[in-house]
Amino acid sequence: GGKRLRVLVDMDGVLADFEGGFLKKYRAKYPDEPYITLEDRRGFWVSSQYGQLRSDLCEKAISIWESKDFFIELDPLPGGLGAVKEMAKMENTDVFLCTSPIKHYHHCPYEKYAWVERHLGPDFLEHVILTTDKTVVAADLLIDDRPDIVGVEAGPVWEHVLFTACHNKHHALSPDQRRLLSWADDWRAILDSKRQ
Ligand code: DGP
Repeated sequence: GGKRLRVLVDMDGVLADFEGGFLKKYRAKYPDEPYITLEDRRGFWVSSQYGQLRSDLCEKAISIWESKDFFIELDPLPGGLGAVKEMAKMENTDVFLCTSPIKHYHHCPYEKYAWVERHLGPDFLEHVILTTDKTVVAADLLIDDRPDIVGVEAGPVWEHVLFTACHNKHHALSPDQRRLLSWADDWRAILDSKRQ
């Protein structure tokens, strides 16, 4: 038995279907406005791509995830909850959910905790890390769908494994970067590769 492995798992786009939830609610609220299919999504920021489509759609997009019940009603992505539960039960393994809340704080932080309690149980609340800067959190692995994870720490200690999402499918990885294609992909092998 060597040292313990510490894994950070992102929520939106990795455990919770932010993109699907967004598109469904955007189309329901703005049925006559143009939208971007998940197939055509490019870039991490949804509001930027909607703003490029038509400038006023930027704030219409933002209004969706700033609304009450947006985050709590996100569907779990396939296999994510099972993977995280299994990971948490593995020997010498510590799992944390590491997520950045939106700046409009009226609903999002509360609903992220409520989502974790609903889908993973109250004991998992102790595994939640809300942070706007993931580079200051120390771990062996960070599983996250955002390609550019930067912050005040220029040399974060974790290895970022890019979790494939509609917006990053075409993103070119740097030579040493790894992807997790979905939770059906071999996440256990990625964890094992980091064990001593
Ligand atoms: P994280 O996935 O932990 O890096 O958190 C990023 C959050 O930002 C997540 O809730 C998704 C959300 N998000 C996606 N697109 C946009 C956007 O265009 N503007 C803002 N403010 N937030 C966005």
